[in-house]
Amino acid sequence: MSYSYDILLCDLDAFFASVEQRDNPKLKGKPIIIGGDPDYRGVVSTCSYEARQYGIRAALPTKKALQLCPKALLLPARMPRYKKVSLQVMDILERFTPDIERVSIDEAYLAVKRGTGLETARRIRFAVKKELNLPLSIGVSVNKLLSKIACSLAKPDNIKALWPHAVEKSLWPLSIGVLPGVGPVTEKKLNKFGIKTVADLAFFPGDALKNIVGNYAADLKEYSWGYDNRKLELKHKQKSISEEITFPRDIYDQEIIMDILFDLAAELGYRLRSKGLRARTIALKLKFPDLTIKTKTTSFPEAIDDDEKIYDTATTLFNHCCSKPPWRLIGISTSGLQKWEQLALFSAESQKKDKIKPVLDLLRQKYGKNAIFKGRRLLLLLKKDALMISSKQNK
Ligand code: TTP
Ligand code: MG
Repeated sequence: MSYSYDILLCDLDAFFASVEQRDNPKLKGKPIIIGGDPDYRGVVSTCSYEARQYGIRAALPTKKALQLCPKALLLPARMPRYKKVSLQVMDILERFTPDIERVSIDEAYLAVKRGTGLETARRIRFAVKKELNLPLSIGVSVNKLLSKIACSLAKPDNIKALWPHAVEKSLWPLSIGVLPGVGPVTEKKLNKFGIKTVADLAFFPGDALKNIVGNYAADLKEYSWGYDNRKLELKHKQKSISEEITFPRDIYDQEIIMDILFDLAAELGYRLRSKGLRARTIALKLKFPDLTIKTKTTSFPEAIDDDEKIYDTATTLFNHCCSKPPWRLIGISTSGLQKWEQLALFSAESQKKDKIKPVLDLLRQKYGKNAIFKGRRLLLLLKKDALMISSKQNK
């Protein structure tokens, strides 16, 4: 069988607990439980790996968990915090490929070019560690089944590949519970027929298996041999990236408008590059005090991601449709998005073309979007402050 992609399963380790330990270093290395109140039949959401040594697991009543490890520290879940961190993680993953299926708050499948899986996994882990300081495990293989199992074998905080040729050695000795759809009930049912390991399943007669688990038998047989043709459920590709600003009071000064376009273009350029995207179409949006909206669009034969090019285009469009002041809102949107090249920020071509931009982008990535900018943006930020301008972006 030939495969077009390597499939990665990225799953953060003890996610909620790791965020708490990172946010409060005093909790590092300690057994901590994130869970509900033991007096109100609360259950464990997760616990640190230190707590897992005591047999504590998700869904266990918190009361029981505290009996298993009385010195464990119980913390309530801070969902808004975890959701925010989850978005930050997903943003990092999106830098590596647009082909992502987000499975849960801390887990996603990625499809990358065949042969690049392990290297991509290393780079992802490096980025997540460096930028978010969180432990992440990654399984690498050619399908969802094997990458998921590889990830569970990698845990905690590691990478593991499980290629099809290693199915016999690495998959067959495992308990059937590792296979998708084999929960405790099915496992018990199969155990009764002597099917305990994946190897037992692989050699169990198909017809007899059908009598036990019905139509699921065919899938189970495939899984037991390491085959899995489930596709990644990709989220809809992003259609546009836009930035706009509504002024608290109408603007009459065209120079301020130009400064703002400069800022919007820099923001858009950065967002495009950080997603490895280029845009073929640029649109300018203007709103006037009577709430009428004007948009003007232009397209290029070749997609762009350059701040200056976006700015030049936006100013040309503005000069074509600005009408008369005052203006109430101005925005730029980019569409016709194309994946330029994986990791465009770091590619040799981008570095040859413009040595400084990737460095600036990396600095912004590391220290935040306002960490570094051109002098003109500084002036604008000061002006923006004075004007109390608020901006909006689509995600
Ligand atoms: P998981 O990825 O299943 O677990 P985990 O990240 O805590 O540990 P690991 O992946 O290293 O085994 O779930 C992610 C988060 O989802 C977890 O940190 C807390 C939450 N969660 C619950 O709230 N209840 C649950 O029953 C489970 C399984 C997870
Ligand atoms: Mg996890």
